[in-house]
Amino acid sequence: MGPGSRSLRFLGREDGEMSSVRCMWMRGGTSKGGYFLAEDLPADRAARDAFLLRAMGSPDKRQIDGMGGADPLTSKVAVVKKSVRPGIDVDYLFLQVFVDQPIVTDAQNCGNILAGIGPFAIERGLVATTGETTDVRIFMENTGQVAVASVATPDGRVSYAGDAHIDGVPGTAAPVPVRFEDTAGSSCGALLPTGNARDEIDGVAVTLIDNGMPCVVMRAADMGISGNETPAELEANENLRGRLEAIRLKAGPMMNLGDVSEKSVPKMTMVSAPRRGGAISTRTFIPHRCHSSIGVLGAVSVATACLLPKSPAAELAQTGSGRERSLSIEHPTGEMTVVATLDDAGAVERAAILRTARKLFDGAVFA
Ligand code: NQM
Repeated sequence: MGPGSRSLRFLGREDGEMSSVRCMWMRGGTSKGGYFLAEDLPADRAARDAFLLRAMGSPDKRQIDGMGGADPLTSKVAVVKKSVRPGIDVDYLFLQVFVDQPIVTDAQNCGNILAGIGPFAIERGLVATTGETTDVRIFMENTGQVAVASVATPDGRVSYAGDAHIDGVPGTAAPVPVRFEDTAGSSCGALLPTGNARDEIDGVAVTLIDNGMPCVVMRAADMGISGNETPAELEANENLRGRLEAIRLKAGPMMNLGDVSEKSVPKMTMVSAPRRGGAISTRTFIPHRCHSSIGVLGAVSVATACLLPKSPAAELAQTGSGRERSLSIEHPTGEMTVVATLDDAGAVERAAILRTARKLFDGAVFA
């Protein structure tokens, strides 16, 4: 069956045959993964997850028998369907396939994979183009919130080529600006689930925050690092990793996330003063590997923490002034700019970021 076929069957493993499902592999922002139409995947959740684990080659730290890239950032899945919600084009469910554990979780969202949803939805005929650019309104099922992505569609087709550069990705591509509204409390029920901008866990001052992604924000210096280390250096620091995980396991219930021992949230961001003229410098564990850059909604949450006067991040941050703030979040491979719009009370009411995406492969994945 060719890549354009709509009738690839899901076959259970028990019949001894290999099963295959239509799939597009895409880079979304600084992440990469398999994009599926919901109707092409098994409806039964256990069967779906078993298929995705096989397709990615998990659990195995090299993912040698699958498509995953041996990194949480390249072991991701998007499940997309046409939306029946008023004013919404498509529904997007994000699934994180763990690399070295047999876990597929929908307990987090992903703003990088989100960048590929508009192009994918247009390519699959779920959304009609509207001119030079096409706005795609996306309901993010993981958190029940909406994002709007603008996709370059000259000549009525998705264009991936362009002049936009994002740090962490070589070269340039067509810009995919993404706008978020009302992301506060996406998974934790409130922007500040403890009601405080500052708490203390294991003697470390933290901000437990969720403006699209549950994050624990703390000072790098309080964790015994400068905040300028490479991800490899930080991953080799056993003592740091142990302390981060101890804080994370305590933060989970405080953030209304329950037992997070088998969840990929909250993310753990250590901040220090900006070094390259940005708003803040970051090193983020997601939560067990150190991110080579920073997640999109993670950056929105960290930027929001920088704007809370009592947060340990605020003491180090350069946040400028005015209603619209451009906060450059420095990370190990560059920066990500979060444009935050504040309301009368100084709270972030909207955020926008620039991403790019690229179609890499269209066909069928076998498991
Ligand atoms: O925070 C990695 C990524 C992400 C998540 C992670 C993301 C986001 O870079 O919106 O994009 O934190 O697991 O893809």
